[in-house]
Amino acid sequence: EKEPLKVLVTGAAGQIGYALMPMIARGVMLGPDQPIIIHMLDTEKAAEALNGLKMELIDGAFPLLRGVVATTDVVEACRDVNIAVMLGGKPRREGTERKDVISMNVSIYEAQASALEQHAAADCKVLVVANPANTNALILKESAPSIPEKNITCLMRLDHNRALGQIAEKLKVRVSDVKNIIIWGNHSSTQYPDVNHATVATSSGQRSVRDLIADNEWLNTEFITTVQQRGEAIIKARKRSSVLSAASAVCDHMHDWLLGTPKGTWVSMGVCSDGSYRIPPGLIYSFPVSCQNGEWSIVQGLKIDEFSRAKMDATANELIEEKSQAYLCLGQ
Ligand code: NAX
Repeated sequence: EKEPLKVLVTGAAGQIGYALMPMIARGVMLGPDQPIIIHMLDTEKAAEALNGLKMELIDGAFPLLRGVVATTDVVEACRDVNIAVMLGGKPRREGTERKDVISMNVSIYEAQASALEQHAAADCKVLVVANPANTNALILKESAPSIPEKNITCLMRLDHNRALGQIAEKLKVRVSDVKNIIIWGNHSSTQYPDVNHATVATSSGQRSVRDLIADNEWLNTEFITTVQQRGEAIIKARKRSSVLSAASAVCDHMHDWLLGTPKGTWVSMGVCSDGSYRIPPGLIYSFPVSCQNGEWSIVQGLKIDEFSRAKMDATANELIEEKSQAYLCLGQ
């Protein structure tokens, strides 16, 4: 039998935590033969709720679940963890400025970065979900220089899955038959969902999405804005932000990172740019990646047209701006 993996979830007492926990405990994230120990961290204010969640996890009698730690102590939470899913943070409320949200999260991510650096397993893989996700991941990377850059990522898979869903609905095909969509850039409304390399499995082989959807106008406008604004649309309809789709995307992200993407297939992950596609090195930017042996690599050599170039640069520029705002708050 495999050794249990320790999975830290910060902000576990929140909405996404509640949906994510049973998925992890049932093996959706790491596979049906991988025992796990869950470490849950939240703030003092949420300590009681966190304990309640621990009780429910015990009551779930999940065969793969070998232990649950519920704590408000960041050191205890981080100790020896192999995987860290960072849901904890200060979300943007109506009336808060974006720069204030950045500054509140910078202090959280600086502190948690150093706890991870000192106490997590040396090869711990980190997924930042809390917004602003890319910039929080950047702060974590800058504040924890001994964690290898390649082990720090942010969640773009929800956007990726939303884009797959829109194409599948439009073409009335199975979502599992659509592949190789790309989300470029920031997890914000400047993200660029790109279908130029996407294909659909049909009875006559792989066909390009551009061939199958003759309506270029729809692909270049409505499709893009629908994906960009999907989070807002969910809030409007549910009066709460995305939860089950976010939790599911977290599992997809970690699953594919650890267990690999099928040959010829890629997914979108926010990773540290190495300058690929002329994106400034060091930014945490969403790229198409394929994964093998627990490592992601950016898919190279895709042709980028002028339309895409402009959108990829616009979202990079927003990240550069967020980065400079975050740097003003670092070390304060
Ligand atoms: P909630 O506000 O329900 O949960 C956040 C939890 O974090 C709370 O329980 C809070 O007490 C805790 N927390 C705050 N500061 C903390 C700290 N210093 N240490 C530990 N815990 C702390 O938000 P939820 O709906 O669960 O969303 C979690 C985060 O994901 C939010 O920042 C949200 O904006 C972000 N999202 C990012 C997505 C992405 O695709 N990257 C999509 C989903 C989601 O909106």
